[in-house]
Amino acid sequence: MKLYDATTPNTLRVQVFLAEKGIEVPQEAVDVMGGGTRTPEFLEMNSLGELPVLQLDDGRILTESVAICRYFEELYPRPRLMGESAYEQGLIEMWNRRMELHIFGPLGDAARHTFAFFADRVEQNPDYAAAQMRAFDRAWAWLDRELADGRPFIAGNSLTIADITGMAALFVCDLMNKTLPEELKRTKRWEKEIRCRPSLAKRMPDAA
Ligand SMILES: N[C@@H](CCC(=O)N[C@@H](CS)C(=O)NCC(=O)O)C(=O)O
Repeated sequence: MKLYDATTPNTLRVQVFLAEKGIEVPQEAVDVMGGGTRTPEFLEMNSLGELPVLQLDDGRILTESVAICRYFEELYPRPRLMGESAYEQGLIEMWNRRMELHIFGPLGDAARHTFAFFADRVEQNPDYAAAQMRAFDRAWAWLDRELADGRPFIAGNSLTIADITGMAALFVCDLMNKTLPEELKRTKRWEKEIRCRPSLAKRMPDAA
């Protein structure tokens, strides 16, 4: 088995997931900035030219960070990061989708529509980027209201993949020098605790 990796928000999700479970997987670094995701060999593995990619020993491939996490959740069930009971699994999936669609997604879009790296990958639209940043601000305020019941993690009392998707959003915040407003007290408390986790701290952009 081999995990193709780089220091990016979506690869971070898989790396943190593995670290939280205490799993070690052989890895191969891909030079994203140098075009490593656009070579014929890479595109053969993932026609979208994106990381992460997991290659099994028999050559089969899995892409998409959440799909790779699901694979490892089934192989290494403890600790559960995607839920135990049917309800828990549904709830965590719900929160992970919410974090992806409303928090991580708009921020990622803002980055794609402004960073020079993406200029030949998407048709960049600065107005759209600005609108996505405003949507992102509204979404964090919404999340802050959601956390009013005092739960320590996004989907309940323990860390789940929904928090890990939130970590990926924090990673992009750091790349964009974006900080969360102080008045979002519950979200700031979540952020403070989540940033201290050993699975995340050494993988953030300024951790070198
Ligand atoms: N939906 C995919 C998104 C993957 C993705 O966007 N990967 C980016 C890094 S965060 C990438 O590898 N980009 C390489 C490129 O654009 O060449 C997932 O969850 O894995």
